[in-house]
Amino acid sequence: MDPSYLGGFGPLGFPLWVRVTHWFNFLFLTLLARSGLAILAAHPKLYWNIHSRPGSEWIRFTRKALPADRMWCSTDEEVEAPSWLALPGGKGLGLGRYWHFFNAMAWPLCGLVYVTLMFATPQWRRLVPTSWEVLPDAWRTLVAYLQFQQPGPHPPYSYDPRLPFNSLQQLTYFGLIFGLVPFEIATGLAQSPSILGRLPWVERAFGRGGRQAARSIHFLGLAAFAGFLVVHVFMVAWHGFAAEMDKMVLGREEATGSWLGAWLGLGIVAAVVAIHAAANHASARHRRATHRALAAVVDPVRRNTLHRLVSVQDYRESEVSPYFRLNGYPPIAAYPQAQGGDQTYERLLGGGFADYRLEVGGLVKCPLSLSLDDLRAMARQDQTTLHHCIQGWTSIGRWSGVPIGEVLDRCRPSPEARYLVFRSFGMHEYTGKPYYKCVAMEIGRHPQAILAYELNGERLPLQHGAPLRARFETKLGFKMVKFLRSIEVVDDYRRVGDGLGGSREDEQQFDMGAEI
Ligand SMILES: Nc1nc2c(c(=O)[nH]1)N[C@H]1C(S)=C(S)[C@@H](COP(=O)(O)O)O[C@H]1N2
Ligand SMILES: [Mo]
Repeated sequence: MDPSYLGGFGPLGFPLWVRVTHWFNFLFLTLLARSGLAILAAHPKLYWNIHSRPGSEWIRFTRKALPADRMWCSTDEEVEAPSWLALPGGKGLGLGRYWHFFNAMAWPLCGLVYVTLMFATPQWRRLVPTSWEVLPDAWRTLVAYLQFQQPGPHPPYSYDPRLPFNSLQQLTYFGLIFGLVPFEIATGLAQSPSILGRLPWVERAFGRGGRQAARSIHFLGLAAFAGFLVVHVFMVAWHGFAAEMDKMVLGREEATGSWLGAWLGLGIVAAVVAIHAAANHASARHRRATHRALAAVVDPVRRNTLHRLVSVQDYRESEVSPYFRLNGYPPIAAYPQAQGGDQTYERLLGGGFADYRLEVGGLVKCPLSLSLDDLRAMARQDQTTLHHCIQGWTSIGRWSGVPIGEVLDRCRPSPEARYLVFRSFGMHEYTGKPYYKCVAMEIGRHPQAILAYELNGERLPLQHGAPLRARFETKLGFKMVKFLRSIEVVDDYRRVGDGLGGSREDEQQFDMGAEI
């Protein structure tokens, strides 16, 4: 056939870069899927409502029942994923997120190389239908498959004999790359408190379910990818495993009857499985080292893109959640894991917090010791915002308190001050060590960074951190210390605790930045 009749390109075939990006795509996508499941296991329930109302999930992956007669926290809802399924297995939220974000960067990069080369060459035609003929051709292809035939890449199953796929394949790949992929990226980003804090309309763009709808759809996208993978592999086997692998590994389209491509392809799959196994092994055996290695790549990117975003949230009163979920028990004798044997808090609680003092010290010119009355006498700020727990749930609340900037103006940090250390009366539930969090000074100066003493117009309830808790509306919930005891101004957070920026960072591989 004369190649000029459709715009001058020869048979598209399977150039080396198509094959290389295909296999890297397979690697990154499977790593994304398995690390995504580790994240899901931390809150194995999906909602269509922004409040993540207990019991309102449309699907759940746990049978764990929660006590009706006493307080429970969302850490109690967490399940342990099997390590063959999730990266990592067990309680793997922290490292699961690191693996997820690492691959969420590597995968689009691979996609960018692919799409760039695609449009720099005539290869874009393999993906982008150039004729409406694609629709009837795809229909014919589907009918043929349903009749257990094997439609090849040629007319009447494609509108151009130079294309390497039939029309149904072309439409599927087109929809996957230009539909599902951008959708997964968008619904992933729409779960970031920094992005939604700065652009609350993004959250509303997902309708009444808002950020929980984004999370649900993100999961359905994973299910779509999984469904695609199953059908894709089935088709490869059905069309002739050796011949198809010859194309995708060696780029050979003529039927040679050789099994070389097939064996090499199986070798690539084995290598991918080995990488997964190594990632699981490293995460289980060398948690801190894996944390530090992945953080070295992921954290600078998050810091440079998301750290500077400032929250401008202002939800309506009518949007306030009927029930605000919980994480972190009050440090009273009923919850020994949070109390850790220290009765100071319970004594203050008994006295209605009349003797409570917030201690502010460290690298400051004027150390402070502030009673609740002192704090109430300072500037008051109200804000109705969306709380994002790292586990995946969200609730909306109206918080009132003192801007942290006001407190900083009073204590006057010295020039070398760079971080704020928030310490709690409560203990970290796994280690029994005091709960603490480090936050960059500029975050403390954000207009919506406050020390809250009220929630929804009432004195801060015990379970939400009475009498005082931090709010940073571009951060994940774990940064917002409840039962606040003191604030210390320091020059370097790496010298505090185990040096990673907080209790959950030190113990659970959570990230210092908490922007997404
Ligand atoms: N002292 C203390 N503060 C804490 C925690 C904790 O365990 N102890 N948990 C954090 C986490 S993970 C979240 S999501 C929020 C939950 O706040 P809430 O219980 O008011 O919803 O508090 C944060 N502050
Ligand atoms: Mo959380």
